[in-house]
Amino acid sequence: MAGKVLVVMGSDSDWNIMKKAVETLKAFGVEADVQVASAHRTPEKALALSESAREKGFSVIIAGAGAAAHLAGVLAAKTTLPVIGVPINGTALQGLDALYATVQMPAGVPVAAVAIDGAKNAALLAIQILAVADERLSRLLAGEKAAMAGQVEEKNQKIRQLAVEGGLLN
Ligand code: RP5
Repeated sequence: MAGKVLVVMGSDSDWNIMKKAVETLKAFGVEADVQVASAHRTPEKALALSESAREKGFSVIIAGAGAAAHLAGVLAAKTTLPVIGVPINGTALQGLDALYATVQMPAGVPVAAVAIDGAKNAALLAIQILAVADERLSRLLAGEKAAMAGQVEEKNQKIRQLAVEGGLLN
């Protein structure tokens, strides 16, 4: 089994988005644990999770949070594992608040921020990190990319056909 991924979110209200990360990890056969811990409401728990993550066998941490989203950065403060932040769209600012808070880390404490609500990409990035030293995951990822390329080519054929039928293309 490849390395494990720790998925942390600031609140249960983040689950609807963050479950996509867990689903993607499961689809690739990557073991994950899920925790709710808030940088603001339960900072001690958040710090304890990141401080103990490596000794518990985790290789990557994914952190999803909305609003003034400090969770990923706080976790990154206490671990040398790679931390991937998912800014969640949960306020009147539609995730821009969380994006800025997640991506604008000061030098010395990196967080790899994905798109707003980009939980699937967070999982894929975590899998790509694990795949550096895991041939099985590397093969699976290559298969996914080939499947995606096939889907794009199908769309290309469909649009070209529609354009021909509409008299827009010879
Ligand atoms: C953040 O505040 C959480 O990550 C969540 O996105 C947001 C709102 O939390 P709840 O009020 O729904 O618990 O810390």
